[in-house]
Amino acid sequence: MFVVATAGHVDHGKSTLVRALTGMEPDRWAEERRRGMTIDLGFAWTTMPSGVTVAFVDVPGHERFVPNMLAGVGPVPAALIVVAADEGWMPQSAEHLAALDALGVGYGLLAVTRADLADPGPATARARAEIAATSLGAVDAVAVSGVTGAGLPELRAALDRFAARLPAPTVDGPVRLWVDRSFTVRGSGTVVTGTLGAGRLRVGDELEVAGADEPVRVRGLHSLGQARSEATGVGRVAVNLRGTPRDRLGRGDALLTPGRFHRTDLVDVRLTGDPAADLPATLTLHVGSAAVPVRVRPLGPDTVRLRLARALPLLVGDRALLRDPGRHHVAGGVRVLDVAPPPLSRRGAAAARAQVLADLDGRPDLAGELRRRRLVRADTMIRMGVPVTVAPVVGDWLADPEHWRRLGDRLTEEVARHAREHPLEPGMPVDALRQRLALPDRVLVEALVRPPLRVHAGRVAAAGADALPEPVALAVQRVRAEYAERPFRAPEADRLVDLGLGPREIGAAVRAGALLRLADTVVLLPDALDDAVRVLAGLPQPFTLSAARQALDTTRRVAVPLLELLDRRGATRRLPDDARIVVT
Ligand SMILES: Nc1nc2c(ncn2[C@@H]2O[C@H](COP(=O)(O)OP(=O)(O)OP(=O)(O)O)[C@@H](O)[C@H]2O)c(=O)[nH]1
Ligand SMILES: [Mg+2]
Repeated sequence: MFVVATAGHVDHGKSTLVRALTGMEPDRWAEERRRGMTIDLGFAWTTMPSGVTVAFVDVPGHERFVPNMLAGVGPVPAALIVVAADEGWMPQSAEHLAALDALGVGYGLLAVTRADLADPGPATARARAEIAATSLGAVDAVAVSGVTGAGLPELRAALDRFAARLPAPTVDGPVRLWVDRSFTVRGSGTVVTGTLGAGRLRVGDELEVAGADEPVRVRGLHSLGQARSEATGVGRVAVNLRGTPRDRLGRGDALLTPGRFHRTDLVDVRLTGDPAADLPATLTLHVGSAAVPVRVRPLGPDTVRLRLARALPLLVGDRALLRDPGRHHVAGGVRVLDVAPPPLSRRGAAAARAQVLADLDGRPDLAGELRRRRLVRADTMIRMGVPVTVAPVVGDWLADPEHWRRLGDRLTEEVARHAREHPLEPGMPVDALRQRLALPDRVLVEALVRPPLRVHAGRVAAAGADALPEPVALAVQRVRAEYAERPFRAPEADRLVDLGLGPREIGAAVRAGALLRLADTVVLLPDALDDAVRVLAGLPQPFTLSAARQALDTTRRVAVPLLELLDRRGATRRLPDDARIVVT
């Protein structure tokens, strides 16, 4: 199947032509038929001589309904431009063509209708010239009469040739189905329709809805009036959704492959075509079937920042158009350059941003994104429409290689500085490093650690850095020398001070395993525990505190906390009468 949208001035015979080609009525509403005028989008299809099916999205030509026209052509990659032979090129011929051009539609065909009423020559020549100057380029032209049927076989043949030129759609890509209609079918619930540009939809699929948190599930699919189990782009589809109230979805919403789209209300874009120098500060952005008011902030000569009144699922490279609804004027096309641009709060930020944007062309560029964002989740890139072709540095994190190298250097410097400023601490806490390097996730800190640095107990230090600073090591040696003969006589508090062992030094020595702390200022040598158990095991069991104190040749100051520590470690057990036994 391929999908073509009509385009052209009011009453030029678009709907008549679609009716003549398909035998279907594109004007769905009674009011349209009564007034002989299309108001909203119409849908019809037919099979060509080659066997290819062409589906038409028939648009209204009246200037009041240009927003409806844009919702129809937004997601459609090909256009059938209709000009009446008797009236020639008219304002909405021009406005519709400007819209197709702004959206970058590259495939078009010209039908000069009402050829039974006037010589189609002049209208054809003018229209071809106008079209040639746009993204559509040179197009085939066919003169027809929807009333007599003259030219219809030639038009069918031209549509067949046209279909053969269209690029093959991407079936593997994610689905972004812009909703152009939603209605309820009794017994089935909510149905939405749209032009599926790419990807594949299956019954049972779960989809995200742009603008809603709850996912929806596909209960049924129709295409060209037939129930299907799956549908692929490009095509017209009707999607029956399970458990979704109708008022939840309407024109401008989109059904999305989960996890593949970033919803944004701030985009930086390039203006295409001939951007007006004095762009109004508020305009309407048309993309897909959506129309959203935007505030325009100029950045560079042809780049602007758009603040959207409502977030949309946009990708880098998306085409859209800006329109001034008051002046009936397509203000220009836009190409999305960045769907998650940085804030412009600092002075000079706008000018700097304009410089960055000057080099962007809307083609997804992973290396460039990494250079600008430095660190970003792979998932974020995919949601922006940037394929991820490099391995993450850790988890889901991607890093600019140069930035990552610099971060590694800075980490080494920070750890060294911390060691100088806090010689008694066993390394720099991972969280302090995370903050210092302004990293969004602590796994990044751990991933940056390279030998001889290592992560131990939540801190980063050089392997072997838990060796004690020299003065502390010396003090511990003196404790060893002084207490080797009476290992349970802990040094008095003032002796510790004399030796230079304050609370921080004792802490460092304890962490390094050089001292054993029983209480704040009660320390023993680390082998004292095993020695104590040996001595106590030699006593008649059970033994009292006083017996233990004498056997260990120490004071209550040491014996009480020492026995409690042994209890806690399960080496001794305290009995109800406060005597103890050694547990063997
Ligand atoms: N004689 C003649 N009349 C035509 C032809 N095509 C359309 N008409 C008449 O022109 C009028 C408008 O035709 P439509 O097909 O409704 O025009 P349209 O472009 O769909 O109009 P909108 O949807 O309102 O923009 C109708 O009265 C048609 O009968 C044609 O080829 N020859
Ligand atoms: Mg019509």
